[in-house]
Amino acid sequence: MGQIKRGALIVFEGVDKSGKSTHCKKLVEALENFKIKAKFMSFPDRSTLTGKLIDNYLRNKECQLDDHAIHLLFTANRWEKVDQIKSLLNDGVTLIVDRYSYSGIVYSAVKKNMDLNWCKQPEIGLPKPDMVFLLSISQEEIMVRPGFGSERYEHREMQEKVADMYLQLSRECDNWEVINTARSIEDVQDRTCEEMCREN
Ligand code: NYM
Ligand code: MG
Repeated sequence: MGQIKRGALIVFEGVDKSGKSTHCKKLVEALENFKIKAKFMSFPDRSTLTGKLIDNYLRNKECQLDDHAIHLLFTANRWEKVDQIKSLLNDGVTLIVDRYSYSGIVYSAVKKNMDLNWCKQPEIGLPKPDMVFLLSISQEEIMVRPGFGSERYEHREMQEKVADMYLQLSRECDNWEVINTARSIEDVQDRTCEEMCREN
């Protein structure tokens, strides 16, 4: 019996309203057209136990929670899915994931009194992505997108810091590709597919 080739773990990162989920879903479709088994996943998964707490924290800006505590909840939300992630990858399914550990690290580390190195620690041991696409977009553009501002963190000051820290991380890692979303969606699509097919 032939061995099943492990699926790839592909992550999309970027500021709020940068178009990550749209790109992820289009990539899943494109891969399926190439007969590659693919599945969309996103974090935070608001349907789980920790996800419900996270959802409340994000939507209710009055909710008081220590920054370390919410950081650990976001990480726990990924650890809740680790068995599922591993078993899908082992079954040969490529996972296209909308936000992962880097969102966790970046959105916490830009806060006052939060240490970048501390923020990275609870992510250690989660499956490592094969490829990370960072969507780059102007602040002006995200701020006029429908719904911007409705949740905690969705304001210019935070989003600018987040964008800067993402770029900093992208320079530290060799499996990141920065994609400028000023290009057309089809263009971005072709670029991501090209990269994926090179991987396979
Ligand atoms: N977020 C997301 C974090 O602060 N830490 C994390 O680990 C993750 C996965 O949640 N502003 C933040 C980024 C977003 C918010 O994400 C909700 P989305 O993709 O808008 O549902
Ligand atoms: Mg959002």
